[in-house]
Amino acid sequence: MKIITSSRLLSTFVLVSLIAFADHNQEKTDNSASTTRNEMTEEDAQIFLANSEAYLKKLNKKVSRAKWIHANFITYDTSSLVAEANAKKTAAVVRLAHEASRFNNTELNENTRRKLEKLKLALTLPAPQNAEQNNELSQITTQLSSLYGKGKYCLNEKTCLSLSEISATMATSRNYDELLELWTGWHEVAKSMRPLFMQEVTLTNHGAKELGYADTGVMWRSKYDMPADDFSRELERLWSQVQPLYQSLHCHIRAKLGDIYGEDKVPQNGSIPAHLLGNMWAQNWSNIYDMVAPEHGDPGYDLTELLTQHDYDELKMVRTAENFFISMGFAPLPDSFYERSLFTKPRDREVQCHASAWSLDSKDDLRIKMCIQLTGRAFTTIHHELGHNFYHRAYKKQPVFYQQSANDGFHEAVGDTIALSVTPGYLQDIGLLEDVPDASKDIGLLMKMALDKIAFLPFGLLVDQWRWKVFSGEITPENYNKTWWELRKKYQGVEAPVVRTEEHFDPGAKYHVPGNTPYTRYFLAHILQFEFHRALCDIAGNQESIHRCSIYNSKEAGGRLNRMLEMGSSRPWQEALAELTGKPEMDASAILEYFAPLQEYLDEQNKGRQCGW
Ligand code: X8Z
Ligand code: ZN
Repeated sequence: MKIITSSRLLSTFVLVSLIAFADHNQEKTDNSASTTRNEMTEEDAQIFLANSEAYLKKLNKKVSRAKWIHANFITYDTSSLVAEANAKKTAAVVRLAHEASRFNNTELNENTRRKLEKLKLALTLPAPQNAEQNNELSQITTQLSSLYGKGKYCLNEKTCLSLSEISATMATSRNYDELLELWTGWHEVAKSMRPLFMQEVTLTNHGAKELGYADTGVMWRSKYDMPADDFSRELERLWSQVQPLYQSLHCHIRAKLGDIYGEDKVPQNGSIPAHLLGNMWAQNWSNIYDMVAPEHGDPGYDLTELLTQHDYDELKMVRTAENFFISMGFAPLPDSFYERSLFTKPRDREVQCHASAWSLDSKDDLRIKMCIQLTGRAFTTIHHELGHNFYHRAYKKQPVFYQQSANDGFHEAVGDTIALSVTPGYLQDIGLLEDVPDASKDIGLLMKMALDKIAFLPFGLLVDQWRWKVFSGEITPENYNKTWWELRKKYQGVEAPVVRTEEHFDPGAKYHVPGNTPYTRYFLAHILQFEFHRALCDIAGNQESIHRCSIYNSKEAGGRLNRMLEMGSSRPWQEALAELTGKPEMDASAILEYFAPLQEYLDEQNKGRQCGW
């Protein structure tokens, strides 16, 4: 590793640390800086950052490779290797984060200060400085992720179902008992995660405290260019904007489910049983669209059927999604994307099927990993994943500290924004649909979209409401499951279909809990994508209502989007947002405008019904 030094005497501690880094993972023993913190200068900080950057780049590449191999091939050995690599990287980043704090009292320029802050906040699960505890944490995180990836529900000794198989049946079955069995079966997978998760929380909180945060939840909330408490208030504000629409949707869907399953099974004054909404977590409901399709408003086509009729396979779905980005002026993905990605579930090995997008070298080695099913929903998810990859590529020239989205909601919103443009008009343009349904069918299209986007909002919010309280200690292990279901009821108005106890660990049945992915990002993304869509439609010169707008082929929209993506996290997200939308605040007015005709329809349908739970 090349270490940059200045002609000016470089403080001892910076040099000591960097030499230790160069020597990989060596325990830091010398904390005695000959220079006190007040003597640190801007120049010292810049040298520290330059050396950290070189080191991090190298380390990131190695760890990403190990993680990729593990996620594509889950075995005892790959788990050990990834745990080891991850422990090394975490130890190094923790050490750098502590070193960065040495500049807390130094007068620095804004950019240097921002890079140091990004470095301090870089980890999702900060580890304690103690090497043994760091190793333990890394082993636990790997174990949890493997447990989820390998998870299966076994009906008997011979027949076991993966989550993909269970999900496919839950999407189409309308049999209450069959759905119940699948729901219960999958939730068994999470039971063994409970003690691991408990220990993970203890260890990472320890790491967060060492870094000066009250707990890991506070650290997560500190990543939004505003004080952590202000961010919580922002979420409440956004939720209060969209909650009435969610409640209207809930009321209508509950009534329809009551008609089909009987009001004894779906009581009309309470929560909806969580297994009846076409999805394991009741987070997207579009799979039950056929049960609730508006009588005269159905658009008369189904994207899954169109894809099948036109012989789309996994590769063609990806190529088509990529073409959308290309039509907006983005350069095609490199050949290596197609050579190295995983599109189909292998039959002979365990993989982490939950879709993800990767940038392995922070340059051009972009990939997705997804067990694609030939459905309209998967087509949307492919756009979601490619959105991550196009973001990765757009910010690759930024310093490593800024190779992130403006805030994490932005990363999740880009591909979804593009998918909002997969309108009937677009499907006609690419030859999948013959006739575009007239405006009288918009209610059906909006209903289907709302079953995904509006239904998702409370789930998007509650996962971290639970986790933050776990990190802060307000929720203790004796109450993990009880409080989980209280929040599911409070926000979503859904309830467990069978008795749950603390022997169960239902949060663990959702990828992002054992996978340690913060979840508020998806709530934000669901608000932001409509803001992005509205702004890009204006830029593209759209004259129609925003739910009919497609930005396909608009180079102007592509150019403007790219300007925001290129910024990475170099500036506060408020500036990035204003770059595209003209306004620096997140705001739900766009999503409400998009669904305004549906809100009217729901109000009409819900007349005389008693809504709420
Ligand atoms: O996890 C994802 C993506 C990968 S970042 C497939 N999503 C959340 C989920 O599946 O729960 C996308 C929307 C919400
Ligand atoms: Zn994503």
